[in-house]
Amino acid sequence: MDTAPLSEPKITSLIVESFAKDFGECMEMDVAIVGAGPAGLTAARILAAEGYNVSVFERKLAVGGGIWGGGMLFPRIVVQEAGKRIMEDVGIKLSAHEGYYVADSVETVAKCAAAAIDAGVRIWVGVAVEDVMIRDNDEVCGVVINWGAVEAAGLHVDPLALAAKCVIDATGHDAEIARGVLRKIPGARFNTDDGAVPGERPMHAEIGEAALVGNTQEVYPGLIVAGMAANAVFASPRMGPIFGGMFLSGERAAEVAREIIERRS
Ligand code: 48H
Repeated sequence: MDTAPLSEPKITSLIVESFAKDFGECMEMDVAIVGAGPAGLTAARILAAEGYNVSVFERKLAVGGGIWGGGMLFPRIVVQEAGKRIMEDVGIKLSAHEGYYVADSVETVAKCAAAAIDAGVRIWVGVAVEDVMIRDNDEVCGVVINWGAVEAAGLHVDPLALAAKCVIDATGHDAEIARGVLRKIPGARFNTDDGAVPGERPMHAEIGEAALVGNTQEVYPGLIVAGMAANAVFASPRMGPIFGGMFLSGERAAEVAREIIERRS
């Protein structure tokens, strides 16, 4: 057993050096994913398992996004047959009820996050993406980050920037990254009918779920929308605490990211 006295400076240097090493490997990523909800964590896990350099940036200290709260704080989520496969891939237990499957929301977050980390994803919590980088050919080519605490305190602190071959906006209802691109680039036209980010429509679970995979697209060169952000960009309905579409959207976002990386290589 180690009998050396505990050294506070040693603990500090271990933390700083370990952080610097891992963060240093994120200067030029394949994929930067904004938001650690079900869509972002699923896309991240699939891409990292294929060997891509993937980071997820989550503004809050906790990963999981809207999964935790289940339906109105009852800690359960529901999926149908299609989403079940992706949950089973990460070992989430499901109880069957005539075509519907119920899962514990805490188990869902824990297993989605653990599987992503085991696949090699770096998850940076407490880090907000406040902007993207755009270069030649008007392509999104990275993220601009700051501490979530700096953002919350409203401090005037300049951000840092990291390069990525593509960026996935998995920020949920607000579609923050897509909205930001639209606001900052006057001529930006998204692949939507009117080129705007209209926001989601009122609840219609069946239509909202069905629309998610089709809405998961590259909406601006190098920028993919996934999960609830995809329905917000394409004005599709919300769906309440049924989550299969979110996992499937994450899976689709991984496919689109792969295509963008190949195009840019
Ligand atoms: C860093 C950010 C930023 C930023 C936001 O809301 P989420 O869970 O997103 P999805 O799309 O994976 O899942 C949606 C689902 O949870 C949901 O809300 C459903 C099914 N609603 C249906 C209904 O009818 O209401 O996760 C998004 C995450 C959150 O953790 C945010 O904190 C984070 O993204 N985030 N992180 N930088 N700029 N913006």
